[in-house]
Amino acid sequence: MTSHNPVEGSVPRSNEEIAARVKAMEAILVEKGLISTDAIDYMSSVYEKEVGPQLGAKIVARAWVDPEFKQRLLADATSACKEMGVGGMQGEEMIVLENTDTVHNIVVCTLCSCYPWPVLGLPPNWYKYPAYRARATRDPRGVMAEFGYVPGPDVEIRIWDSSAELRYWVLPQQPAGTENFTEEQLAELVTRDSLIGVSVPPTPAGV
Ligand SMILES: [Co+2]
Repeated sequence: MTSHNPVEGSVPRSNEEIAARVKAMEAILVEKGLISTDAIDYMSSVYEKEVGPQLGAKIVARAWVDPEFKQRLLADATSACKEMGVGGMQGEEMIVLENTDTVHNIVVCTLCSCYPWPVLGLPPNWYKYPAYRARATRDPRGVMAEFGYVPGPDVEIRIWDSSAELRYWVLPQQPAGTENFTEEQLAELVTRDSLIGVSVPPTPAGV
């Protein structure tokens, strides 16, 4: 159920309008026997409670402590995620982009809101707004500054446009001073925004 819809005038403007459209679509799908209300309730609950950026964070932490896993993740993200039991709808083809001292990656879907659901859950509202979709490509440094991140002037910013066929996400750099952290502690540092690339994981206090 991707929503490639370039017709601006038909984009819902309010949460109420979106909710009404979802309800109407749900009613049609159930009426046509394409999906049961149980299946819809199940999907909503899975994405609310179980699938979210904590899964992406776990994968990043594993990559930070296990260089061989990291190589597999960068070579074939979809199958490396499967090793950790993560995968599925809207994540059939994923590419992970590695941030380094000299390159910072940021992900957008300029057309709509394609996003790697199995590792990040459902996209935040701002990711879907035309303002982000336009500005991420035109003024990525301005966008990042609003998220509290200012890369050095020499850092090359690379912008990646996700699509229904190919969804990108970011492997952030491990914060300095966390070399002795456990994998679990490291996972707690990884934020959703750092996996999209609009910011980086915070350096924990006292390290
Ligand atoms: Co899209």
